Amino acid sequence: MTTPVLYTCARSRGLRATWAAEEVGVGIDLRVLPFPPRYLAPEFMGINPLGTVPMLVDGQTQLTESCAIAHYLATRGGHTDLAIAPGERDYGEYSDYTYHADATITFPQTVYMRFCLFEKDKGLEEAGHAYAKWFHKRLVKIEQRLATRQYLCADRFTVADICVGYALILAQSVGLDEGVPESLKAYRQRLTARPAYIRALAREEEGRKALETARA
Ligand SMILES: N[C@@H](CCC(=O)N[C@@H](CS)C(=O)NCC(=O)O)C(=O)O
Repeated sequence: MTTPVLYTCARSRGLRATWAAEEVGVGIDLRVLPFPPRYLAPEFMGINPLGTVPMLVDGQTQLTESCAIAHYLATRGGHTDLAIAPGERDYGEYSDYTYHADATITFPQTVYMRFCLFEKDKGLEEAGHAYAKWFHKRLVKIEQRLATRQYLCADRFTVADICVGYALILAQSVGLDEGVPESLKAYRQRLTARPAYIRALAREEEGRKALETARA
């Protein structure tokens, strides 16, 4: 088997992939790029014309969706408990929450980040704040789901928790935590205490520091 190459930026959505790799012990060649790569690593556009991270290259296979990459890494060598297999309880919900994480939860976060943090000069802060409110309202589904559970599916930690958990981690780092319910903050705390998460974060940080040193 080839060693998959993961192009990412530290603490970006690529953390879902780095984290999944650490959980299942899949060796990856982690290539940390400066953010945003579109401007600071223009050669990356030749590999991924979208210019987005993460991107996973595994032989001829190329993926550019963080949640798909996390699921792929959990299953590429055969089934692991980090995924839920067809026929298992909560298989449908597993798929649903894994997609929900980026399409429904992270999407409004990124609009908020764009207009309220990165491109304030555009004068669209009001729109950014409206998306922040939308993000908080959209947490209702995971809040209700976790009212009676420790993890989203099948009573165990899975890729669905990695994908949704990353959105909650991002909320904390970009100033969206005020509207996050206490129960979800406690869930996030459980997830981020996992040794594989701590290792993933450290690997990305190491890559970011090496990059800074090389660019200094
Ligand atoms: N839906 C994709 C979104 C990828 C994405 O937009 N990534 C951001 C970083 S978190 C990015 O690369 N932004 C830089 C850009 O678009 O130039 C995923 O989940 O991986």
